[in-house]
Amino acid sequence: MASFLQHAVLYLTASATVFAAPSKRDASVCTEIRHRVPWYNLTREEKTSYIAADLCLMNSPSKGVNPLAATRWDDLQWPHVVQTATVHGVGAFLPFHRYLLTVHERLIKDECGYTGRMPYWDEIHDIADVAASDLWKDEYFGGDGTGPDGCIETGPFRNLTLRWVQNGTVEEHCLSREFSTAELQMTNQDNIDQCNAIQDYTDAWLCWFGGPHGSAGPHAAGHAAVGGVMGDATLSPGDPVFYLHHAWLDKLWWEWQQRDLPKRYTDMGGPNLPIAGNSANAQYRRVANSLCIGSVLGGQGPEFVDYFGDNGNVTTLNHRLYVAELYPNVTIADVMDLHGDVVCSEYF
Ligand SMILES: *[C@@H]1O[C@H](CO)[C@@H](O)[C@H](O)[C@H]1NC(C)=O
Ligand SMILES: *[C@@H]1O[C@H](CO)[C@@H](O)[C@H](O)[C@H]1NC(C)=O
Ligand SMILES: *[C@@H]1O[C@H](CO)[C@@H](O)[C@H](O)[C@H]1NC(C)=O
Ligand SMILES: *[C@@H]1O[C@H](CO)[C@@H](O)[C@H](O)[C@H]1NC(C)=O
Ligand SMILES: *[C@@H]1O[C@H](CO)[C@@H](O)[C@H](O)[C@H]1NC(C)=O
Ligand SMILES: [Cu+2]
Repeated sequence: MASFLQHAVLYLTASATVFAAPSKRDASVCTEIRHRVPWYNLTREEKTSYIAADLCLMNSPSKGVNPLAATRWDDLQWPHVVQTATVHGVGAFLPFHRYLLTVHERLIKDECGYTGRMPYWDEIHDIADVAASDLWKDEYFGGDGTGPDGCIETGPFRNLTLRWVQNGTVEEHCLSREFSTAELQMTNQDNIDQCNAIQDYTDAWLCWFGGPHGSAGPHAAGHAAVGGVMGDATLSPGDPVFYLHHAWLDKLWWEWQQRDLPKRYTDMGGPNLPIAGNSANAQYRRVANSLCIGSVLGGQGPEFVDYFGDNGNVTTLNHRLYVAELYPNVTIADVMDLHGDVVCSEYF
């Protein structure tokens, strides 16, 4: 207990230092809550400028940590690619993706001038027919994949060149999709209610993630329903709709948190290393082991146990969320309150 407290004090000191000297890239103080609304609730102007802002990242040169990246979009995808093994199948799954959403939001605002509200994909609204969603209109995200490679051929992203492949090297490819309304059923209200009924985060996170094998849950739903790049655990942030799907999932987690506050501002747990025996994680493990690009890689060995600062195998509030230096590391504690300084948002 004493050593835990010491650790907590150190963490508070370090975190206070970060926020005492804010730079343009740092989280500032939350003075005005930003709104996140369903995609179809954005104004037409917000929709087109949101798409334009993502295109701006795709057309801006890389300034990230990996010299193989060509664009800002590659930079943004990289922290997910390189940490696939340690941000899925673990307790940090939801907090990491919560921070990644915020990083995307800051990039389009800081570097591409987006000033509108942030959208999420209201997946229940589209559950009867994925393809009918307003998202896929020609002027927005473009439609389903076609041809042998499933490349999309409509919309502003039809010429998007994606670069990362699963082993962390570069091989140029298109944005592919393969719509499936059947897969979207995993986000149905019964499944959401089931997750909401679970009392402790240690049990609940897995419900949203989608069962011990990464299937049959609200998280798997959006990924599998869009398919193609979105269906790939490592590469999914290559599809710009990834951020709308994960905002939906993040909204579900926040709604669960709000059912028991303040307790759920601090309710954290789950394994720190991907669940043993999880077939999806066996795949992540191979990816991690095949990548040899320095210490950021999430592996399985004992050397990774304390890589995120948890001081053990269980995910704690001290766990560092790393986004390849696009923005500073924060801890899980920093993102637990959606209204806190880092995220500073609310879902409507
Ligand atoms: C979004 O649009 C729906 C349907 O037009 C409307 O009922 C709802 O109040 C809107 N929500 C927000 C947050 O604007
Ligand atoms: C995509 O590429 C085609 C063929 O090179 C070109 O005609 C079209 O203008 C491009 N569209 C966009 C949105 O970049
Ligand atoms: C990485 O994966 C690509 C695509 O599967 C493959 O062509 C390439 O040889 C792999 N590179 C390494 C270093 O494993
Ligand atoms: C923690 O994980 C390491 C590496 O997988 C393992 O060797 C060790 O037994 C685990 N410790 C506990 C307490 O579960
Ligand atoms: C951020 O966290 C990662 C992973 O723990 C670590 O490797 C990196 O050095 C940290 N970056 C900074 C600037 O502290
Ligand atoms: Cu992910």
